[in-house]
Amino acid sequence: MQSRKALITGITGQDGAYLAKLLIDKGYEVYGVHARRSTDALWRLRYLGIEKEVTLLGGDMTDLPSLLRCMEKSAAGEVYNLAAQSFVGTSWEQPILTANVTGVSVVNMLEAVRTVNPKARFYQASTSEMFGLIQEAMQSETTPFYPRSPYGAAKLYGHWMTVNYRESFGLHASSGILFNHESPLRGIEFVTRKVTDAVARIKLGKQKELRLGNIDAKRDWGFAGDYVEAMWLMLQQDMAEDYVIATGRTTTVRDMCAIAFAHVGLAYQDHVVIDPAFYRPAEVDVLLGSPAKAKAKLGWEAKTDLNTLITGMVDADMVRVSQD
Ligand code: NAP
Ligand code: G4F
Repeated sequence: MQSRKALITGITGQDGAYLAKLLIDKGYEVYGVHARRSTDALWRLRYLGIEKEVTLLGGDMTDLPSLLRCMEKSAAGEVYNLAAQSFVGTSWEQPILTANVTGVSVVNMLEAVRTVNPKARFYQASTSEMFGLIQEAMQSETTPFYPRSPYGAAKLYGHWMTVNYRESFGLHASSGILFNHESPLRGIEFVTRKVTDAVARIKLGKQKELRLGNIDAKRDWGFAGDYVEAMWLMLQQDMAEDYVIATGRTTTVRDMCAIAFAHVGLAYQDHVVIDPAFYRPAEVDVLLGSPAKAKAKLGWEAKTDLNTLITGMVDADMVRVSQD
């Protein structure tokens, strides 16, 4: 049987690495758009033991010709568009770059699909940050959007262009509105990983305090490994649609910290220092997603609870930090 071919943008990121592993395990030939970097960007693929099992194609989200070539060379039937400037904090410092990479570049990828293989199925990595200043206590596919950062606004553009290409050109294009998802492969700048890395350093005597911003913010946190399955399921449906992917539970940054510190026998109150430098110009105070549609139509639900997720991340960082 001929193997199925998938192209992943953002393959070197957290989700790209887990998705590549999932697709390889399902027998896909996996191609990734790989932006040139002067430093090593392949550590996550190595961590999952799949560096040699993916084909990396040079390209950049802001460069349409390179994306056209990636579509041609891969002959992909499924395209997962995960690449982005994904850190909300940076989006206020680099709003134009964020608009270009996270927003306008979605249209580059949609155009590449439409030009080279309009039958290819397309997944767009949309986000709960589009809900921002929430308009309903529990956010679903019908909740109005109100982004609160240049990142959220850029993602909203990419989201609506995905819907627009589906409706205008009949592309099988789906948008996954994913709530925060984390793992040992999470970037160190995001709050869960910043906390679990610091917990390991403090426990091993390599750091004394952890400086954080608004620890009263609440997030609906799940495990990235669970969430990439939802991406794949969306592209297996006859009809392309948009789905919220979430756990349906929300927790403060404070309580997440308490879990992480308690796992190694410490109290977060003894080590966390509030530093206004980490406050954001506009905060998303609370996010809580309804996974009802995903459960009903995709048969998907989150398998990993927050305690298992955070303690697993602490364990992974204990190993990493002790080898530093
Ligand atoms: P991530 O770890 O920050 O990965 C981002 C990826 O995008 C990296 O592979 C990065 O490459 C690539 N990239 C950045 N700029 C690029 C460019 N100009 N050209 C080509 N590639 C570029 O993000 P993630 O957590 O895996 O998230 C994946 C996607 O889901 C993102 O679009 C994010 O905004 C979205 N999302 C994430 C969450 C979450 O909680 N994780 C929730 C909702 C939506 P380098 O490694 O070379 O920098
Ligand atoms: O971990 P965060 O930086 O994630 P944020 O802003 O929710 O964005 C992540 O999830 C989105 C989905 O909702 C994705 F679209 C996006 O790409 C990214 O993956 O911050 C979480 C919360 C915020 O309220 C922030 O203000 O934690 C608060 N926080 C408090 N102290 C901190 C810190 N965040 C960071 N990064 N660093 C701190 O010191």
